[in-house]
Amino acid sequence: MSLAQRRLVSWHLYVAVGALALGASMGPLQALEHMGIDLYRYVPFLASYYQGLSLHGVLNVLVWTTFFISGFLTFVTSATLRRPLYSLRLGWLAWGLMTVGVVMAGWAMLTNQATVLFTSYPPLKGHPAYYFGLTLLVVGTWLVSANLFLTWRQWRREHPTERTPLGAFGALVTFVMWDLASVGLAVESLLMLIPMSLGTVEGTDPVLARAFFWFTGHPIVYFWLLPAYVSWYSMVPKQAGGKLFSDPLARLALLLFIPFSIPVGLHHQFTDPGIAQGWKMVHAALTFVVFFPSAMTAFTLLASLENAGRARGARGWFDWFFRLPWRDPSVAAQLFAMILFALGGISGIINASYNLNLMVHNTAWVPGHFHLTVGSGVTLTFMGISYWLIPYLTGRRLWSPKAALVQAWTWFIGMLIFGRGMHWLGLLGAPRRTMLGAATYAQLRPDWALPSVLVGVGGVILAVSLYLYLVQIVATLFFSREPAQVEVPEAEAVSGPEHAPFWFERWRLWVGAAVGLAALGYVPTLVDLLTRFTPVPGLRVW
Ligand code: HEM
Ligand SMILES: [Cu+2]
Repeated sequence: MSLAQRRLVSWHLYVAVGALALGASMGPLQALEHMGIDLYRYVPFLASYYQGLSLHGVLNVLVWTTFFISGFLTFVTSATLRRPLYSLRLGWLAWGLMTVGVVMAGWAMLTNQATVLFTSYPPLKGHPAYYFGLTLLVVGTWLVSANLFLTWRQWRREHPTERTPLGAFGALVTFVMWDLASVGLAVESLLMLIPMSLGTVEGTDPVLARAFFWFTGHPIVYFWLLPAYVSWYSMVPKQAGGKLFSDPLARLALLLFIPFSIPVGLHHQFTDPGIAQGWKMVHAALTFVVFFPSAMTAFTLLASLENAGRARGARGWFDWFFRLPWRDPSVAAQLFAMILFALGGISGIINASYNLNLMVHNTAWVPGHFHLTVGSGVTLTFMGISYWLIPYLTGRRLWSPKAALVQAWTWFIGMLIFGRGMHWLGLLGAPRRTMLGAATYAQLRPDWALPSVLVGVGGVILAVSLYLYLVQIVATLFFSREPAQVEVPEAEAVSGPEHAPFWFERWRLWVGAAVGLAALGYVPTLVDLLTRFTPVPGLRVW
């Protein structure tokens, strides 16, 4: 890959890691606060727990992910199609817009003018720069996807009969899904939040805004997750010394996320008034359909890893698991990510169940769940990817593979303890998004004490892991002098791409199915909410 293109990809990763550095640093503070240790008074730039929580949510879950994904999928597309990006200039334009957006939103949050938490629910009203900034971030991702689609189209013209390589295929699926899904957020931002924050309208409708938010807010989890799947399917089997079990099965699982990920967002609004119960039930049922591609993924990955373990000499039934290259930090991080993700998937089934959701809704259980999924399944995978990708891009060896291995282990152990604590606290009814240490009613709940200690202890172990990661990246960039010899891992498959039917690449079919299902799932509810539009004035409560 050309130097110019490597630089573009690298700069995506630098912004990503920068955002994680600031955003995730808030996490241990929150965890310790829940345990009764308040360190906020020592952080001069934070006016409140909630300002820190807004920074934590936005920078981790919106900025770290978006920049890492944009850089990684740009890399994957160009590397697996074996051709340069359609336009470097367009690539930098996208990066520039996204970065300007992050600076604007970041400024508003750091000056305590947008303490609205990452969901940005009205009637909470932040500074216009915050909403403009996040909108630019989304527009930037559309330009990134345009660049990848155009790159692929050039490739397709020259290779009319070949199957798209799996890596590039996964990148395209991710962005097709995301471009459709992000429309909800764009509409909410442009028609509701920005006018509210500028004061050009008297107010906005909170329930309608939430419906648009979750139209994007559920599928966004697959925008985070599919790039991790791209690595698990098309790279990890090779890194582990084996082959992908089935390329067509992997493709089908990826594709099913296009139609099935969008019409399920109302499952985040089970307790919202003003939305008909029947539609909540429809979305709950559709949510369980997403279980199928997830089960296919679990099956394919286990089969591929078993294949790798056997290629490394395993004989017994479970021997293969221990024969995997656990000493390779990139592999270990991603295997741990898969295990934590599977646990998070289990608590997700509870969230999706209409009646069980009522028990855990808005409790600490929910952040417990998504720290196992996006906070580990995705984040730890991205960390594992960066252990080979950053040496590849910069030509510098990893500063300390041993420290990287310790990093993967500590994230795994820390998250197990933290996740246990959070789920447990949630079951006991402790609310999320609450400064628990300052809540007087918490003293009436001695049963919250032990799980809170688990949260705090897990949070401290996670802090160690986070800083090991950050030190590794900085030290690799500045102190590692030895040149790196890195190959891009590209797994072969036992059953190869030639077995995949060609209609897998009829994009119109998949987009049509997604638009149709999304319309069925949403139009009645949106029409209903629009006809009962009730504006509420924006508020600043912090
Ligand atoms: C260093 C490790 C981390 C620790 C100790 C940590 C801790 C926490 C805690 C205790 C909360 C709950 C706060 C509350 O409900 O009041 C929280 C919320 C959250 N965390 Fe983390 N976290 C960490 C890393 C991450 C990562 C890597 C991500 C995502 C990539 C993430 C995303 C979130 C989000 C989206 C919220 C919800 C914010 C909200 O409710 O507005 N965290 N975190
Ligand atoms: Cu969801």
